[in-house]
Amino acid sequence: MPRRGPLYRGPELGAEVDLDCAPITNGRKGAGKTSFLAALAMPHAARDGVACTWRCAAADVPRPDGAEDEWAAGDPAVAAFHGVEWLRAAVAAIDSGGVPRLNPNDHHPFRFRFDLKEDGIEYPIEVIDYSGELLAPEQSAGELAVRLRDHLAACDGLLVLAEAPPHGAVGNAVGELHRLQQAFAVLGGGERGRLPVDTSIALVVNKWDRRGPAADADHVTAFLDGPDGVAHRGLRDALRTADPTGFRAFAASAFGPTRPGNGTTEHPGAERPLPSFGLEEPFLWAARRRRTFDADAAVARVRSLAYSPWWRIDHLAASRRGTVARAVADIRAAYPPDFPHAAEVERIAADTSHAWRPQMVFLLLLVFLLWGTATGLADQARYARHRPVLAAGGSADPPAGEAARDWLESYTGRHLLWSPFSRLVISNSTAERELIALRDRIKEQRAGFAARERDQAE
Ligand SMILES: Nc1nc2c(ncn2[C@@H]2O[C@H](COP(=O)(O)OP(=O)(O)OP(=O)(O)O)[C@@H](O)[C@H]2O)c(=O)[nH]1
Ligand SMILES: [Mg+2]
Repeated sequence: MPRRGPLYRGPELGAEVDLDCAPITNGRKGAGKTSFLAALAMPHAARDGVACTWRCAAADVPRPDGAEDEWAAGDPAVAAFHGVEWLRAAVAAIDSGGVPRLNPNDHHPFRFRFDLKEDGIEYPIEVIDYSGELLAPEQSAGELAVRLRDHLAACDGLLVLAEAPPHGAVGNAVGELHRLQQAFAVLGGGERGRLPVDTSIALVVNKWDRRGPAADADHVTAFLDGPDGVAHRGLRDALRTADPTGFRAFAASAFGPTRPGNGTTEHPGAERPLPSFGLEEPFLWAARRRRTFDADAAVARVRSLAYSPWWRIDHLAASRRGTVARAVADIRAAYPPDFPHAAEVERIAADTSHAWRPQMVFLLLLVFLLWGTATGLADQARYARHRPVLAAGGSADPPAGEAARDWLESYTGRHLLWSPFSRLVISNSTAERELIALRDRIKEQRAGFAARERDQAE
C-alpha cells in the first residue's frame, strides 16, 4: 500500500516525514534543522515510553550502485546515503560540544530514517531535508500553494520549525517563512484547492530552551497568543486555516540548556545523553494520525468487503468468507486489541460467520419458487393438452383418454410440495372429480368395445 509521509518544515527548518520512509527540512539558514535531526539520531532524553532509533547501518541504507559521479541526484537511495554521511558529521560535531556545519546551498534533499516507538507501537518514519526548495523566492504565493498542495498529497504531513525567542523578545520567526505563510493563506482560502484531509501540519517552536524547560500544549498556545508570539501568530493562523483539523503546535529543543559559543551561536552543554525535549512529539503526533487514517481505511475496506445482505446468495461461497477472515486477521495483527475500531472488527467477523444463514434461507426459498413455477407451468401445459378430452368427458381415441387419466392420477396422487403452485392451475378436488368421470367414461368405452367385438365375433 503506498504511504504518504508527514513533512516537517521550518521557516528555519522544514522537514517532510514520510512514515515508513523520510521527513524533509527546508527553511532559512540556521533554523536548527540539522541540529534537530542530529539530536534525534543521538542518545537524548525522551518521554517515558518513547524511543527513537536512527537507521544508519549499511544494511538499512546501502551505498548506491555504480560510481558516485554517476549517481542520479534525485535518487532517494542517494539522498538517504548522503543523509547518513551528513548526519554522522553533525552528530560528531554536537557530541563534541560544537554545532553542525550549515547545509550547502546546492545540495539535493537529504533523507533520514528513524524508527520511533511509543508505548510498544513502532512508527518507522523518513524525513526529507528539502533545503529551501519550497520557499524559492521566485514563486508567487499561489504557485507555492499549488506546489505545497501537490507535495502534501504525497506526504503524511509538514512540520514547520520556527525558532523560539527568549522571554520578553519577539521572534523573527516569519522572515523567509512569510512566503510559506502566504501560500498557506491561499490554501486556506480554497481557491487553489484544499489540502488532503489526512494531512498533518505541525508548527514546531524549536530552540524552546531559550524560554525554559519542556512545554506542554497550553504553554505553546499561551506563547502563540501572547506578546512574544506575535511574529509566530500569523504563521500559526495560516497553517491552522489551511488545515483546521490536522494542525497542532509543539515546543521542542534539540540541545536542552545551551552554553554560549562564538558570537551569537548557542552550543550544546556537556550533559549526555543530550537533555533535548519534545523532539519526537510532532513526529509521533503525525504518525498516530497516519495510523488512525490507515486503520479507518482498513476497517472501511473490511466493512465494505464484509457487507453481505440476505439476498447475496453468491456470497455463500466459502472462499468469500475466507477473504473477509483474512482481512480481519490482517487488521487484528496490525493493531492492538483495544484500538478504536476493534469492537467493530470483531462484530464484522461474527456477522460474517453468520451471514450465510439468511442467505441459505433465501436460496431455499428461491429454489422453492423456481421449482413451484416450473412444475406449475408444466402442469398448466399438460392440463391444456388434456382439456379437450376432459371437457368432452372422454375421447373417441382411447390412448388420448388414457394419457389424460394417467396425468390426472399422477397429479392427484402427488404431494403438494412436489408441485406447490399447480393447485392454482387445477384444484385437487376438480382433478379428482375429472379423474372419476374419466375413469367411468373409459370403463364404459371399454365395455362398449368389448360388446361390439363380441357382436362381431357372433
Ligand atoms: N538554543 C538552541 N540553539 C540551537 C538549537 N538547535 C540549533 N541551535 C542553534 O542554531 C544554529 C543553526 O542550527 P542548524 O541545525 O545548523 O540549522 P539549519 O536549519 O540546519 O541551518 P542550515 O543548514 O543553514 O539550513 C546552531 O548552530 C545552534 O547555534 C537548540 O535546540 N537550541
Ligand atoms: Mg543544516
